Amino acid sequence: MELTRASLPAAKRPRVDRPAAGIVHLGLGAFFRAHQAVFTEDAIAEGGGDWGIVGVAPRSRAVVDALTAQDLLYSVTTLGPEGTSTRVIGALAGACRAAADPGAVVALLADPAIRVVTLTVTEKAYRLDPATGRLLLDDDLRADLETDRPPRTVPGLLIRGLAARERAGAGPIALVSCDNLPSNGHRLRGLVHHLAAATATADWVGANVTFPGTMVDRIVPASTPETLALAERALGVRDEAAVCGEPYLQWVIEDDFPGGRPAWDLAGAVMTDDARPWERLKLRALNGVHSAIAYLGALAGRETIAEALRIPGMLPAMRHLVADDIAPCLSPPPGVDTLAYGDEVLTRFENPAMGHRTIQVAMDGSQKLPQRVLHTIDDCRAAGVTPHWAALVVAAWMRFVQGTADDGSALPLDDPLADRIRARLAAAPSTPEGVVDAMLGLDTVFSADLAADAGLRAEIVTWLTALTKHGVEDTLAGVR
Ligand code: CS2
Repeated sequence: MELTRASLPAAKRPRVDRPAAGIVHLGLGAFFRAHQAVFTEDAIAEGGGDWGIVGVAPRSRAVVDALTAQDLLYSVTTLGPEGTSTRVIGALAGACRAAADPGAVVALLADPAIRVVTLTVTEKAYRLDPATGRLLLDDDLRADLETDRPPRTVPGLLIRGLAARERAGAGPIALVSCDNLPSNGHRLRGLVHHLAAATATADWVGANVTFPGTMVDRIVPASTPETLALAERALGVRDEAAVCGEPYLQWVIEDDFPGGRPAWDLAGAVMTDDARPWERLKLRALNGVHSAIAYLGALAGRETIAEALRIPGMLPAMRHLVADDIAPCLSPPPGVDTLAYGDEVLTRFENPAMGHRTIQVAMDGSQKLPQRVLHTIDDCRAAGVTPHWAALVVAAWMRFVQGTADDGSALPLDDPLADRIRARLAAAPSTPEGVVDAMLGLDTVFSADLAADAGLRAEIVTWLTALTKHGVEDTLAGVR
């Protein structure tokens, strides 16, 4: 039997049921379902308010169909080291697909009931140059702005929605990026202001739209048949939209909501006036380390992050990365110690119940590397320190993108720059020096300054030579 309001056992009823809509969320992926939706459900339960979420999937049909068939209910299973627990979430007030009906999404953004828009659309959807953070105006986005075809890009959708909101007199609104970008609020503001500048909506946007920055955190692996089986065992009914996540959850939010907000603070979120120290800490000491383990682990044939951490030398190498390269150049938020944070992160990564695939974390490296690893390298260089361990991560990525694991098996390259990466590699000598130069020439990933640093280049070449000749296991074997 399928999960519906009628089939759900009474003991599993969600904390809120059919809330009226107040939020539109773009990006209906597993992360949103296990993070913002959970916080929002608890905030409504604790503090009330019409803050139900209309979830908009940019493209995916499957999740919208599943949620629609299930009365907008789905479950989250928490995978603790000591067992699992499953709860049903009822915070959704709607679900739709932008690709199928962009006009409906524009109308939602112009609805006075909607006062907050949250986004988890992944790094690449912002169309920002990862190295500089500047907007990349491609043909798709230009067509969204200059023609009246239904918008296909996220920025295009937002600009159309805001123009419609101004026309409708629907009042102020907060656009909240929940993606792992540095200064995500500032970046989204820059993007929207830049695009609105060419339109009649610019003044209205300036006066009525805020862009609170956030730091979001919960490890949420992609759902698998096992996730669905766990949910079915707990609920007694089938949930095709089930997700799972680790016990840890954190949300730090800049409190700048002109149309009001849910009582997220009552649900455990930290409200602040500057989320950037939190973001920076998390991007470098969590996501940067995650990416490092993902590339090294995938090359060594490890399926999951937890398995990769058991490669001899991996844990000490990751501790060095945090202690030697990340911590010295980072000002953590008040009361937080970067080394203790890094240790807690490694313990979270060790959770064997997660089954988080190295290949999943490895995807989109060209979009992730700058804020996760290269900004650490920039800060080390500015402080006159050689970023030995961060250079290992860059080398591991450069070996990973060549597409062959240490045992000779093929590795997938799932990255918006895949074609450019492959073309550059094909045109370069296949020596470590040749590969490093070809990759450092990717100017949307590596700044000209960083690429011209001879000491850093030498460090990356040394690591890449070791990884290529000896493989990950032998390279890490001696690390203490
Ligand atoms: C991961 C993140 O896939 C990835 O790139 O590093 O999704 C990570 O699990 C989350 O940011 C944790 O909050």
